[in-house]
Amino acid sequence: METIFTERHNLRNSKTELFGGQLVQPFERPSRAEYIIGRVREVELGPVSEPDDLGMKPILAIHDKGFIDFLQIAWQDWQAAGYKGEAMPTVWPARRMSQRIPTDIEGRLGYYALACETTLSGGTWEAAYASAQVALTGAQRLNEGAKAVFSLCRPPGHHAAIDMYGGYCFVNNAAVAAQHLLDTGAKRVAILDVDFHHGNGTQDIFDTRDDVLFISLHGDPMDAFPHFLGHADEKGSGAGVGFTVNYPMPPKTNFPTWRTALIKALEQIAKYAPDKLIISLGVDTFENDPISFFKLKSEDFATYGADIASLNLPTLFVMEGGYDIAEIGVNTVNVLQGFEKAF
Ligand code: SP5
Ligand code: ZN
Repeated sequence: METIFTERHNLRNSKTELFGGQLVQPFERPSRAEYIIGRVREVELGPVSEPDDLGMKPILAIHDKGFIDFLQIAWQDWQAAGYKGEAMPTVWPARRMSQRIPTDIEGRLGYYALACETTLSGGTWEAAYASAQVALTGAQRLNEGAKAVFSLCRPPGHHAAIDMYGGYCFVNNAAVAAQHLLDTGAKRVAILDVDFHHGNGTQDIFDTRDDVLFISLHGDPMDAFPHFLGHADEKGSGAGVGFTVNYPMPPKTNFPTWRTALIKALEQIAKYAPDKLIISLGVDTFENDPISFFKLKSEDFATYGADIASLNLPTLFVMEGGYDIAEIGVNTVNVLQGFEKAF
């Protein structure tokens, strides 16, 4: 399996995350990608290629122009305001307040942020742009006939909505790739999100649509980030009713229980008969993940990789979360190797 990767992910190297009332070193840090690419090379998964540059158009096919303009200028505006730390919002357009976009940078941060653990720092936009190109290049490879591709995206994307960033995500890489596939011939695309966290951004983007089936397995939002989306009764709206499926699961969920949900999801995908499949691949379901509460073991990742292969669909793996950094390479590549051995 080919891996698409760029060192430009290092441009996202924020120093602070708001966690437990303290500013800590971010869980989402550059070494994550280095461990993953290290494991890809160690097991000789396949060639590692640089992304092509498909430009801004496919990003703007998903995201609001004002939001993308904001991501490009926010760090500069924050510095110009004279602040010492990294950029984070302190105020939101909460219930019953105006949704008008403020002029001041603090107001704009609150308008465009869905969470404040994720700071904006120098290089964040450049890394997020490169990460989207990694996903897009993977999509192109499927169009060229590849059976499966690994887009080693960093920063991740599935929490980024049409006009909101947060949860370590800025541009929704999987959504951008899905739209690109639709714009280049696919009639239907399925996105299966196996990251521990609900893919609220992806769900929001495709909520009203029937040309993308979105299925997510995740920690119950009553107990886990992003807390305000991902309940079992969210099924899409308008033309999209039935094309969003959520499997929230409680603390301490083990692999047999998780796999039962996965098998149901795979049956639903098979019935939908998409032209292409995208996996939002987060390995924060791992038992030792520092911010999550599922109990998957390293060998389980290979097992479910093989389960996914049984769909026999052209498949793009897009990297999302996973924060047990010492094991992130093994767990991620286990999915890819499990898939490849079974395909
Ligand atoms: C892409 C991705 O995996 N993003 C996850 C963002 C989660 N950020 C908020 C983390 C809050 C963690 N609270 C953990 C409580 C542990 N007891
Ligand atoms: Zn996650």
